Amino acid sequence: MTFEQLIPAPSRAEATQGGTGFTVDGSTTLWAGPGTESTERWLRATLGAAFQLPLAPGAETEPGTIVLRVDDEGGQLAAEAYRLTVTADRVELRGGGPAGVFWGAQTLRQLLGPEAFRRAPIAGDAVLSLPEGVVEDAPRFGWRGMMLDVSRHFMSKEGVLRYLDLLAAHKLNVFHFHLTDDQGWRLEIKRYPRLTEVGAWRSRTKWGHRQSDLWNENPHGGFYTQDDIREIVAYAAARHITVVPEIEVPGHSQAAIAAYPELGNADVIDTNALTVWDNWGVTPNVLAPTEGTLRFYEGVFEEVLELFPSTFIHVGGDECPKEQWKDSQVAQENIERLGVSNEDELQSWFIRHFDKWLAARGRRLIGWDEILEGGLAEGAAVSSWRGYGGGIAAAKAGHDVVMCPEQHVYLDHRQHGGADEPVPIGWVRTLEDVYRFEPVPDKLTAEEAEHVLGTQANVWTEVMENEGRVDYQVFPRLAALSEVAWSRLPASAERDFEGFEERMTAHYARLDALGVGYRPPGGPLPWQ
Ligand code: TNX
Repeated sequence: MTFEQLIPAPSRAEATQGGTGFTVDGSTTLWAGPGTESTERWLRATLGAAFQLPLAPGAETEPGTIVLRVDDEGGQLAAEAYRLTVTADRVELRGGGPAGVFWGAQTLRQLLGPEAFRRAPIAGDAVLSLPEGVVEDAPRFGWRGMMLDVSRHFMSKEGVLRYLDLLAAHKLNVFHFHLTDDQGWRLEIKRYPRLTEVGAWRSRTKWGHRQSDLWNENPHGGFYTQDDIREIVAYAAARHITVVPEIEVPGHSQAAIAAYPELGNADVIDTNALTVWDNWGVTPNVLAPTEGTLRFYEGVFEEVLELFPSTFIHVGGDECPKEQWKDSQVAQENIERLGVSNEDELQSWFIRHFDKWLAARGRRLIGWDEILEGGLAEGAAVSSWRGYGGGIAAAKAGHDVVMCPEQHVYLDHRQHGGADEPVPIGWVRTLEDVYRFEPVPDKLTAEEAEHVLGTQANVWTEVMENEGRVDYQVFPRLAALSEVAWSRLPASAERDFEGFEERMTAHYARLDALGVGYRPPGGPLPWQ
């Protein structure tokens, strides 16, 4: 592999003219300095598995050694930055912090060739070679993520761990875990067992674009126990990925109301008759905006905070129809009591409460851009999904923003306009649309742009009933997103998309070795 085939593209890579390469074989040793434990473990597990290399402990200065080191060079190397120097004698991977070493190891793996992405042992004695030269690299953004919706379709714990590996291979460091929605509650909450006993299961969905056996699975469901979550969070942390949990309030909550009918607007509808929703779209059945609901969710969030060390906690906040609040005497009395003037402000009251509640516990609230309506809570950060508008408004008001507009990074949208594309969603978001996405709108001043923490792809799974479908929708577009998030690309129109496509040839070989069912560049797979 050459330095030109890296994805995401590094800031700088220079090959040594006439270099013969560093040979990696059974005699290669490894020296791992303080702070590099996560990378050492990962390297041994990953390369050890494919190549059965012993990587015996070596001395720092001995030839034939791969050296891992944390050294910020007196503040010159940022925590996630790294420098990889390969000579015929030695490999030195230096990171500004432990994460930098880890991202550098992802580069090292790509340079070893596609076999380094296999899990099964490669037959015969491995003799591998790294090209000589230097890679100097640092991410553009600190928030480089993917959101996965496990409510509309559940993904097994093993599937989630596999996705964490895929994120790491693309130098992505945020896994936004959409754990609750109308169609399923996926997180065990000890004090409210019905959330998963009832809320994690639904009858077959009524609306679908294809009738595979899985689609008709009846009931559909599943959830993560708290032990599962601890495993997921630890697995992510070992890969320098933060898991940002999302618990939706006050809309997208029908599964919770089905489990605990007192959470709904019981003076408007018969909440006892509600079931976990078996349709897509936006349901009118939303949480009652009351003190009782706040107390209930404080209980939920208490357990969430114990499980997820992430500073940011996502509270949803999107698409909350207010019709039931308009009809509900309880909601109207609350509006009066609080002295707020309309239902939007009532939603803000709800979000503001959790903003303060989380801040008091050293955490920060993040929500979808609808939380701007009715006034943004003081410390809130915003996931801007309905285009750039919400993100721009929030950044101008001094709030942090994650840019994830549906026009560019909604991976549930189809990747091609062809009739045989296996997804019904009308909008087409091609690989090029993702590649040309610019997370910092030019309407922001340099100072306001500092509030753009980064970007993420959003993977809503209404139309993805299994992991194969998720793979197909996510790849190769996540590779383009990784470059948008990591690399310092030129302005949108000047981006070398053809060059990216060329580099993708090498990347497809890696994805093949990983067993990722991506959409092939020539067109859809022969779906049944
Ligand atoms: C809107 S994006 C939603 C989701 C859907 C998605 C489908 C957002 C915050 N809400 O509930 O799954 O559209 O593309």
